[in-house]
Amino acid sequence: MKHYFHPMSRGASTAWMFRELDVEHDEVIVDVHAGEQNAPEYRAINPMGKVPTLVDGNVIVTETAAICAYLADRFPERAMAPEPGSRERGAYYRYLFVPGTTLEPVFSLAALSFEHPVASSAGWGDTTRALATIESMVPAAGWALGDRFSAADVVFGGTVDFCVNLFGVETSPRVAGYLDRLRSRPAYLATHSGFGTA
Ligand SMILES: N[C@@H](CCC(=O)N[C@@H](CS)C(=O)NCC(=O)O)C(=O)O
Repeated sequence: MKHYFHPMSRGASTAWMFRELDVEHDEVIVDVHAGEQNAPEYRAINPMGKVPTLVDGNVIVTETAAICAYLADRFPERAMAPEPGSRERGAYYRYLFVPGTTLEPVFSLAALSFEHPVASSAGWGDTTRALATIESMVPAAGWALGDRFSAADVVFGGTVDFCVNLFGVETSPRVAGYLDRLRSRPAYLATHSGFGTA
């Protein structure tokens, strides 16, 4: 299993997922600052020219959330995802899908002072709605799905953390408390040494 990533990128979340799982894999650093993501060999694996990418035999998985979901299912003994077919899977999917479909677009645009002019047409609404969504999804204590830490925390928590650090999203006390809990995890600390803790 090969993990293509850069430690100072969204690939920090997939590196974190690997640490939480503690499974053997090869790491390939793609120097996105030097443009290695544009090399034809890398574009052949990931035409988006983005990190992270996971190659598992002849299976290629791109997108942070997809990689984390795949890994959680690939190593069920690590209990990083609720049982397939269980009702808990509903909340789990929500935590996996909201980050990429909603939080990433709204806050990456907001960081550049853009807002979609018609919130009802934008799949991600607007910053007010996105912040309210975060507030409602962040657990008051423990983890996204309750007592057990899961891939939902890596994807959702990792995205909130990224948006706070990189896009300057403001945190409420509830969000700050969740981020503190995430940032105290040994696997987070081992994979986020270069990130600020804004
Ligand atoms: N939607 C992708 C986004 C990945 C992404 O934006 N990666 C950035 C680094 S944080 C990248 O590879 N940028 C290089 C480029 O686009 O040239 C995911 O969640 O994995």
